[in-house]
Amino acid sequence: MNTLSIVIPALNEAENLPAVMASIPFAELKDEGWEAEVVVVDNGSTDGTGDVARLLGARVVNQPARGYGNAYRAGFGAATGDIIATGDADRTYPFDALPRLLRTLVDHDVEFMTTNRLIGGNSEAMKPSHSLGNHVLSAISRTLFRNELRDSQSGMWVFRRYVWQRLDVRSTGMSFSQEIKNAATRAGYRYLEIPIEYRKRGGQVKLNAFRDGTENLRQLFEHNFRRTRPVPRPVPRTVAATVAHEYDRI
Ligand SMILES: Nc1nc2c(ncn2[C@@H]2O[C@H](COP(=O)(O)OP(=O)(O)OP(=O)(O)O)[C@@H](O)[C@H]2O)c(=O)[nH]1
Ligand SMILES: [Mg+2]
Repeated sequence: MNTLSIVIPALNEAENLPAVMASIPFAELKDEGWEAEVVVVDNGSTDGTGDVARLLGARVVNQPARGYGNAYRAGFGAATGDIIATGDADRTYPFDALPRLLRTLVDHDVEFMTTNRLIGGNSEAMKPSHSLGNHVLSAISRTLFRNELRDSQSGMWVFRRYVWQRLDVRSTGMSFSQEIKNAATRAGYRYLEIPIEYRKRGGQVKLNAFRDGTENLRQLFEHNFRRTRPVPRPVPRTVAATVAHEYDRI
C-alpha cells in the first residue's frame, strides 16, 4: 500500500467538517492502493472543531498559534504518509477528486502538484473582488518566480512529503500558500498545476482580503530577494506539456 496523509487546517469549522470528511473517498482510495489518514489541525478553535474531527475519525493535531501557515507546519510535522494532500475545512475543495489527482501524480512522476480554481465554471464560488485579487497576486507571483502557475492562492496541493522536508517556507499566515508553491518550483521539483472545481464556502469567511492581500504582496518580494536561494538556481520544471492531453482546461 502507498501511504497518504490528508492534512486539513481548521479554525472554527465544526459545522463544515462532517461534509468535508464525508467527501473524502476512502473506499476508492483503498481500492487504488492508498492507505489514507486524515490529520485535522485545530488552530485554536472555540466551537468544538477538534472534538467533531475526532468523532469523525480524523487524527487531531492542536496548533494553538493561530495562522494558516502555522496550522500547516504543525500538520505536516505530524503527517506520516509518503504523499501529503491538503485542502480547506470549509467545503470549497473537491476531495472527491483525490484519486484522479493521485493517479496523475504517480503516472507522471510529479513531485509537487497544485491546483487552479481560477477557471470558467467556478465564478459562482468566489466573490468578484476576491477573484480579481487572486488573479493579480498570481500574475505578480508568476512574473517573479517564472513558474507559469495560474492560481498562486489555491489551497489544494498533493505532493511528496520529502519535498516539504527540504523546503525553506517561513510564512505563518495565508501567504504560506504561495510560498510553498514558489519554494517548490524554484527548488527545481517536478511540478504540475491541475484545474479543479471550487465550491461556495460553508460557514463564516475568515480571510481578511485587504490585510492578507497586502501581506501576500510583501511576502512575494521578500521571498524573491531572499539570500538563501539555492545556488545554482535551477530552472523551474513543469510537466504540464506531457499531461495536457488528459485535461480539458490545463
Ligand atoms: N483565515 C484563516 N484560516 C485558518 C486559520 N487557521 C486555520 N485556518 C483554516 O484554513 C483554511 C483556509 O482559510 P479560509 O478562511 O477558508 O481562507 P480562504 O479560503 O482564503 O477564504 P474564504 O474561504 O473565503 O474564507 C480553512 O479551513 C480555515 O478554517 C487562520 O488562522 N486563519
Ligand atoms: Mg477557504
